[in-house]
Amino acid sequence: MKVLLLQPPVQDFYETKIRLQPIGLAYLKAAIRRFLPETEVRIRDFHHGWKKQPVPLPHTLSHLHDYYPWPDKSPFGLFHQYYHFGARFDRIAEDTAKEKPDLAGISFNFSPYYHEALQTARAIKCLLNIPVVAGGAHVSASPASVLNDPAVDYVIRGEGERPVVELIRTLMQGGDLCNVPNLGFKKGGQFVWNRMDRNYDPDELPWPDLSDLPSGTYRYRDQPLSCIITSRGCPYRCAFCSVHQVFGREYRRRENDDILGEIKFRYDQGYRVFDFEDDNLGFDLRDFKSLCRELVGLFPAGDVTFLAMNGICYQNLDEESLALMKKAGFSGLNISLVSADEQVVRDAGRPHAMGKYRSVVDSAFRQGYAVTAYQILGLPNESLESMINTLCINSWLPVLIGVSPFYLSPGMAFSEYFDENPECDLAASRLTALGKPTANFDREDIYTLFITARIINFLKGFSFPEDRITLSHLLGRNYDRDNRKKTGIELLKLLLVEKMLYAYTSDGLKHLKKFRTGLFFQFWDKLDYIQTQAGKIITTGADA
Ligand code: B12
Repeated sequence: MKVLLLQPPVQDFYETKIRLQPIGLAYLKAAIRRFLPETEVRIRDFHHGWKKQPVPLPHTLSHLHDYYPWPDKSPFGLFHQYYHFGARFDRIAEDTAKEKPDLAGISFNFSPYYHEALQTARAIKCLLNIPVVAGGAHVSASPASVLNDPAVDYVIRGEGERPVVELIRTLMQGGDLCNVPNLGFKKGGQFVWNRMDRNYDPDELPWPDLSDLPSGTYRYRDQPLSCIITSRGCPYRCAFCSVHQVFGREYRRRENDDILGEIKFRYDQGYRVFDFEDDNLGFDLRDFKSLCRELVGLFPAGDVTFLAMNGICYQNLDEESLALMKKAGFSGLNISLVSADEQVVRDAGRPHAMGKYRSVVDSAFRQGYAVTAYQILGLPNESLESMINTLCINSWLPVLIGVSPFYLSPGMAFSEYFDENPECDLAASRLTALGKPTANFDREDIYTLFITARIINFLKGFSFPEDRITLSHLLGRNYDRDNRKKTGIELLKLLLVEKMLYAYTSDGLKHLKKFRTGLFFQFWDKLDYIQTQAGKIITTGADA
């Protein structure tokens, strides 16, 4: 039997190029090869490495036209053109037909892009009469919506390794599909949902098989990057996260020896950047610290970079773990504050303490980390005032601000806030959709604060010899040799003086009508000063 596993294309205003290695499919391939060695498996990535194509904005997102009206080249600019990132559907079908598989497995990892994954399935079904199995985060959260499509024969909910092995075994040996754990399938026009069962234990799982994904394909700052996953499952109950639909809440961590073995093996294969993609890296702090201790000095100095781009919960960190991570080769730190409002975060089910957050930022800054701190804009239980307050707090700290407009994915506990559609609006479950309006705020507010964070980050990126300067001083300097800075300063001056925000286009300046200047000044008047990532102060208050 030959199995083809596919990563489908996505359509959006932007894509995140790094972190696209389809590690989930590589885990599936490794498991199939270990437990069913007679099966041939191939992975095809139809997302990464293809030229992007402009496509029209779908009808379901047409309201976004007014927010992204111009091709804005300003440093504060958001989005404009909608794209297809990946191979065209007819090309996917042709390439798949050439592989002559007996089964196609498609990753449905993102609810907002479920349509692209479905189109992939449909295109394959047009050319080939083979069964299609779907899995991934979207399938796990909304399995019936995927199985409902005639192009999909099977869905696998949750972690896929054991179920996919059992499915293939059953298809090869003619057993009873009802015995395949986590499987959903169709029988006599009805959906059958099998019981959910445990996956292989973390140490039983073979390392991801990257043999179809050459080490040069996925890169970070031009170095080959590989994802590493040390654990599965997250015990937290954050109402804005749906990852427990795939991995559950039981924290299962691999042994350090196994993790180190994988990292050394990847190093020998040529990888130099290791991105830990765990959902709760460091939850088991003792084991995480010993892992870092083992990593110190394992490779020649400066040869390897460690990242944790999915972020680390600041609650897990302390002075010692930060120092060990630094020694091991981490230089950036992504942490998430979510909101500075204790009540908002507590209601969202996330562990939180402002004192701890401040001490982790302080310690990371002193140890020389480049810190990015994330905030969610538009949590359904949050007020505008509280969002402004969080934005101020991170403006005052030596961190870059990462903002993520809230999107509602199926399976999130926050669904209960929205009664009009229990399954939620799938196409809009993406950052670029600019949140879901509530009684407390609307989309213009989220848009305005999103751009405001970009303005603050623009200022945080300035370097100057003084420890402290006024904004007017900074704006008065000559930036003729740096176009980006020059443009940003021109636009910021216009905003502060004319109280209008403009897009910077090849046709000149265009007024951005959706930007709420009143809201911006509500924030700006409270701001008083900004601390750059390097710890310098820019005063913005009345005398600045
Ligand atoms: C890395 C990552 C990314 C990468 C892309 C990864 C990729 N390969 O394409 C980047 C950073 C680009 C990304 C972007 C987004 N992401 Co993301 N991402 C992740 C993250 C952190 C890890 C994914 C991963 O590698 N997991 C580890 C592997 C082992 O798991 P897996 O891929 O899920 O695969 C397992 C199962 O799902 C299943 N399975 C998967 N595929 C298949 C296929 C078959 C046939 C079968 C049988 C089984 C199966 O078996 C696998 C092994 O057990 C997950 C969270 C998570 N822990 O999964 C979020 C996650 C997938 N992302 C999510 C979202 C929403 C997004 C965004 C759409 C958000 C946004 N900004 O709008 C963006 C899109 C941005 C853009 N326009 O580029 C959500 C998806 C929820 C949902 N229902 O939509 C998740 C679950 C995060 C969350 N906490 O809710 N993401």
